[in-house]
Amino acid sequence: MAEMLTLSRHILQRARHHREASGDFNLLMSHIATATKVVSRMVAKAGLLNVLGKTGDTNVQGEKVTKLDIIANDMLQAMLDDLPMVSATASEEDVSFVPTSAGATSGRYLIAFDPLDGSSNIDANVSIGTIFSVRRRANVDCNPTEADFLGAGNELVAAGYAVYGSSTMFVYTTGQGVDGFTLDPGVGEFVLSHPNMRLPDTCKCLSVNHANRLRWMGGTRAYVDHVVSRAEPRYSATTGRYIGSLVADFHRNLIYGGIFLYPADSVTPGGKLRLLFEAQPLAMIIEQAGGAASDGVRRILDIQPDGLHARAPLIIGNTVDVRLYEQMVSVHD
Ligand code: AHM
Ligand code: MG
Repeated sequence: MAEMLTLSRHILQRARHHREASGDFNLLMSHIATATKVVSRMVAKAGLLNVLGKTGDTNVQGEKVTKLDIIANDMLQAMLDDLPMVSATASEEDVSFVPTSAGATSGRYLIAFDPLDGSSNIDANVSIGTIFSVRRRANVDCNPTEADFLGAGNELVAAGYAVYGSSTMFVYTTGQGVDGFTLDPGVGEFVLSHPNMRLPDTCKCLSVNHANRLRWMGGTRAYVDHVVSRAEPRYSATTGRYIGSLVADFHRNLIYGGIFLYPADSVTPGGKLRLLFEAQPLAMIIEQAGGAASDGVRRILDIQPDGLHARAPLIIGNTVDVRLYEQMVSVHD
């Protein structure tokens, strides 16, 4: 029987070759993974637990909050709250960061997360997920501040996501490539199923909300027209694929090859997606898988957020296509 490499064992093995090689870091990653398993169970049973639908509230992003958003948010925060190595968490659902009970002053790590990305799709049973990133605090033995979270993405120690699809997967990087794990529901463990994930060379999927076309700027129109007109032979098999759930769109493109765009447009000139909670972690993962991420001009990982909820245009996927997009922007916008 083939060896079963669980996520916990994998984290331990990777940690031996990593400068974060401490039991602290391993425990922290295990807690995040456990929280995603609990969220996965909640998502799978959502229709039976009367937790579908909206709460009636609007979050800091101005979006309708779903009940599962809150349940997932509370779960992640609770799982991280008693870890002494975690100083604070920041969530897409909360206005401010939250210091932990156990490690606020002494903890070395800060965790940012989007507890339930794609949550507007929940009621239709579409794949959704959790996105997270881990960074180190510059100073310890003091209270955490918002500024501690506002580093560029190139300072991240780890990033990952769980996608709650036909199976639940956990994908993560600590800067040594990307590995994917599938939840074995019988055993309750994430098991290595996609070692060393690499983005295929071909841009198979073009993922953009075409209903926004009239809002797009010239560069985005020029790029999308270039692809759909099959201007180059490498686009002969490219197909449009857009779920409207970033983590699911990203995961599919990582498997098949492709580009995802949520560009600047006339309604959201600063972009819609969030740097800290969505763009930075996914940018770290795509670069580790051989791809690229840009806001149309700058590398996502070089952008310094100016607030917890800062947004950015996000163009992410095959490097050759991200570069072509940037070129179109430089000519047309
Ligand atoms: P959220 O569900 O965490 O609020 O994230 C926003 C979502 C992304 O998952 C997705 O890529 C995007 O919004 C879809 O936006 P639109 O419906 O405008 O295409
Ligand atoms: Mg999101």
